[in-house]
Amino acid sequence: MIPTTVSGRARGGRRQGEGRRRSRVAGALATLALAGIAIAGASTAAQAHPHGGKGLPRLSAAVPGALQECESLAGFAFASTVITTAEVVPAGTLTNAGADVGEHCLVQGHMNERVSGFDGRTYRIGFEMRLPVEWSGRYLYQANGGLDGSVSTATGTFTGGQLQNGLQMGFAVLSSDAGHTGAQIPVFGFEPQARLDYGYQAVGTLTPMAKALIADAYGRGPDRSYIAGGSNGGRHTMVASARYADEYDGFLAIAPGFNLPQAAVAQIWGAQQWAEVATDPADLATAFTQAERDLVAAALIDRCDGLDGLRDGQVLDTDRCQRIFSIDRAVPTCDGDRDGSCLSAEQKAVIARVFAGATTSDGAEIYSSFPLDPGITQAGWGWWKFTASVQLDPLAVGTVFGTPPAYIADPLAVDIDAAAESIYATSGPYTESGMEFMTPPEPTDLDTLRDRGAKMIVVHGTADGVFSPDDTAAWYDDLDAAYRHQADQFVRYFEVPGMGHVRGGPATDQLDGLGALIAWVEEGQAPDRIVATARGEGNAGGVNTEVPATWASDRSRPLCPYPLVARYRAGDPEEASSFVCKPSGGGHGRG
Ligand SMILES: [Ca+2]
Repeated sequence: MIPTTVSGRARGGRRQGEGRRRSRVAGALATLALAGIAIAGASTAAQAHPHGGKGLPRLSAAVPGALQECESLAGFAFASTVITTAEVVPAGTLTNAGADVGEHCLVQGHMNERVSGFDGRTYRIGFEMRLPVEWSGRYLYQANGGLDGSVSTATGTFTGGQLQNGLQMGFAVLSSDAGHTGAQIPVFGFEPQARLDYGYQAVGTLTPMAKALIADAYGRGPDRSYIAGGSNGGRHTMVASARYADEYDGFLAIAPGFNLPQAAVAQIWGAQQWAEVATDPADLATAFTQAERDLVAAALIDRCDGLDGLRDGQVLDTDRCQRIFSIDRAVPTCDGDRDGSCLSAEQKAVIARVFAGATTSDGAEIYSSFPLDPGITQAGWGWWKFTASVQLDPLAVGTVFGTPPAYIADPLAVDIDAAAESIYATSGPYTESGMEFMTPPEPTDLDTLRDRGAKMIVVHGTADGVFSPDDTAAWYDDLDAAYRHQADQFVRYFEVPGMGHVRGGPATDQLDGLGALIAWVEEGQAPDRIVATARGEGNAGGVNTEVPATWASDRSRPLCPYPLVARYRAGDPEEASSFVCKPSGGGHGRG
């Protein structure tokens, strides 16, 4: 039932490394070796997308403008919209990365206020917009994370250590709570319309209002419109790429919770696996302690560091590492007690199972494999695996993604098969399943986006503890096959080696994704690489304490468009310019 209802989405039986192996070949080499796979995808695609990727329109560059009014925007009239604040915010009131954010107009309000006939509570879509006096001519929808529920300050910040936020770049930025307040978490999950607003409808409702408000404020609407976010905000962005592609020119999805309900069920399943080897049942982190994670990371570095041509403490060829690394062979099995220098056979089995991906009792894949990456040392990875999996994910699956909604009392006792089915179910007032309202309806049909000249950049860390880069890679593979291996004409996917969820980890996690996207959309400069920098000591955008001391504090690396990976060529080992983007494992034998 589960796999068939998500045609093309569930990738049954894909094991760790298998999908990535297929992708690398399909994307970079695309010929005989795996012709069965490649041709099957391409022939479907030939019918669906006869134009391939050539000759796409180029959108003109945005033209700067100046704010014409602020306080009078209190009288802004738009259907079902109430403005509560319209005031000037002086330069320097906000700062980012040690620099002042310039003078701007803050407009706050809400849309679609209603008293729910379902639960009697008042719901509305709360928002704020920040409109810079010196405007670039661009609009940015700041897609927020988690279960939403708060109007995060509309600065256009969505990754760690952005040296410039969207407001500083001259965007008029919108932020919203997606239709419920923090106090309405999790009860909004029981309210049918609030679910849909959270899933996708808030974006659709807010966008025309935001553009109209910009037109009032600047005397003309935005020349170019962008949407960007991380985690659930990356999910919003991917959903918008399918549902609202006529409204946006550029999409930036960081660590997207692409198949978020699946990932959340997989997290609960994961908690049940970890519980089998946790020495303290109340603390799942005892299943795979920090010392043990450090041990596995060291083994990964030992086996895989040199695969990219340089022993620099980074595994840049994630794909090849999956193929050659065996936790069984690389990590000692404990003879006696666990002391951090070994893993028990039971632990090895659980770790292998978790990374291979969650399954139902009859073996059907629930979500995705995860790559084994040295970034598992990071604190955030452990938080997602051992804490969120018994707190946040059960709450979200029970009350928001599952139908009918219900509270999960004991995540370790959840019937996983039933939970996995619940995200595809509809009943009574819940006319769309969790998977329907949370994910793009046709994730490999981006015709509207492509045909209008819009572009999309997706970024994902290889050590993400909750949303798997393998899932994102599998989506990109399917997309690329659907567009006759020309998806890179309008979508590019970049993995960040070692990076955890959205940011952090032993990684170069500071990157100007929005700048790269603007250059692609408005100047036709497709990103053949994106330079990313470590946020070591002294970094203005916030220091990442997980940057190893052996690295230059501002180490840079190229992020390469998947399936390419960075490979050392020559020169300063701390500099991105010393690396080239190549197919995984190029020129080297199997280890
Ligand atoms: Ca290396």
